[in-house]
Amino acid sequence: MKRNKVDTKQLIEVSRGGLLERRSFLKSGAMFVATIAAPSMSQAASAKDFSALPEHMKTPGTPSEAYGQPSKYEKDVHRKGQAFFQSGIFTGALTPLEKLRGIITPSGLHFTIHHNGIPDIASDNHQLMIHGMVDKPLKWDVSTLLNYPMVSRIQFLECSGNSAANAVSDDPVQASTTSLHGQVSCSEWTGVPLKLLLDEAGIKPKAQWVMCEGADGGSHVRNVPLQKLYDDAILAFYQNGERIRPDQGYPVRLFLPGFEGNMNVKWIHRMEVVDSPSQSKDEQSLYAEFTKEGALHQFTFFMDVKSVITSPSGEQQLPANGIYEIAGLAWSGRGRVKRVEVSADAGKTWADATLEGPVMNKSFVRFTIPWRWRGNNAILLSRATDEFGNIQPTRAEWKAKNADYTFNHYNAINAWHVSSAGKVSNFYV
Ligand SMILES: Nc1nc2c(c(=O)[nH]1)N[C@H]1C(S)=C(S)[C@@H](COP(=O)(O)O)O[C@H]1N2
Ligand SMILES: [Mo]
Repeated sequence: MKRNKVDTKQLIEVSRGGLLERRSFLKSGAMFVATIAAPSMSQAASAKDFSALPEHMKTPGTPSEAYGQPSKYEKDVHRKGQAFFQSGIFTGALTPLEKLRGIITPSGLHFTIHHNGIPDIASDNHQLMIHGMVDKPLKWDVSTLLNYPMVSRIQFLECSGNSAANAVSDDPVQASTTSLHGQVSCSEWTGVPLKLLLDEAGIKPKAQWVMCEGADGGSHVRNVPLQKLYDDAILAFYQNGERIRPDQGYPVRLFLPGFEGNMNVKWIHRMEVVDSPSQSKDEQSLYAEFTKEGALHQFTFFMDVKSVITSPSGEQQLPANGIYEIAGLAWSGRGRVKRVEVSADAGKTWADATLEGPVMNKSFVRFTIPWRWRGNNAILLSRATDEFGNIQPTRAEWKAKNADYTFNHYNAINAWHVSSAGKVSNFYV
């Protein structure tokens, strides 16, 4: 198999390390090195290739199933079971980010964290109560809430412990993107704005917080500022068009756009309106972070601006020198991603990646940039900036602010090392 020649004159290098400008690249009609894991170069086609009909064109195919499944040839696209530093009764599954494209995570591949397993709850048996500092305590059946007005938004959800291995391990753990960064996913979430229910119950003037409790064995509890519930929180009943899955909190979960995963209480059944947070066990033990000076930060809600290159990425193998499309995901819990820069020389020089629109609020954004790999050692970085000018810190900057053992809210610039043999591995710059 021979590869077409690339007209290098038309490829404008925007930076050292082989990053290319997309516009000139597309015009040149140059060929990419195909799939990273399994090289298969394009070939010249001839009419003859189509003369022998394959078996599947000679016999009738099968009918559709009641609920469709991915192709049986895609069996290696699945979640992985265990995150680093996950222990005890916690269970979970990691999204295979590097095996997906676009920005939507298929529901069956959404990451999960359960502090006490998945409860078996029928929609018809589930109720939600709002009580405490309200004029009128109320209880709704799910079937009633399903008739309320709903909104839909495409937004990410990230566990505050995502990427923890890079935060605490002195040597970069050698693993895939799934294992290192797979506790973030993005779905279309549809549900009832909390504001409607709070107004119906009537909030007392001195109320500030709402204690939200799940109906799972661990009675997961987080206190949420009342203001967030008024701003953009929803009770989510649907995910990617269908009812949310048991993994995600069926029949109903709290969805707080941009806030750390654990506050998005699944299987929610009780909301107590209060004037100060109840200091639940999880709030104090798990979801507070120590600074370098030993100060404890509680109620660190926002998942800050972050990005990761998913292709090429950890444990992948580049088949040959040539032109690749670097692709990745960026997100910010504070708003829209404004810019993603990519470096192929460990941060000496940077070039702007293309953001695939529409760029949505507190959502995944897909970024891409063409890159010519010359077969040398290379270090690939991505650095995202959000609409408020927040920019991803370096690992050193992040570590300088946090205690050595703090692992939550790690959003530092991620680095992939590409060896001269084309092997991609986790790296610190
Ligand atoms: N009731 C309940 N809600 C919960 C949890 C839980 O264990 N029980 N886990 C939390 C954590 S730590 C995270 S990161 C998110 C994960 O949501 P997902 O499993 O839908 O991805 O749910 C949060 N909500
Ligand atoms: Mo989490």
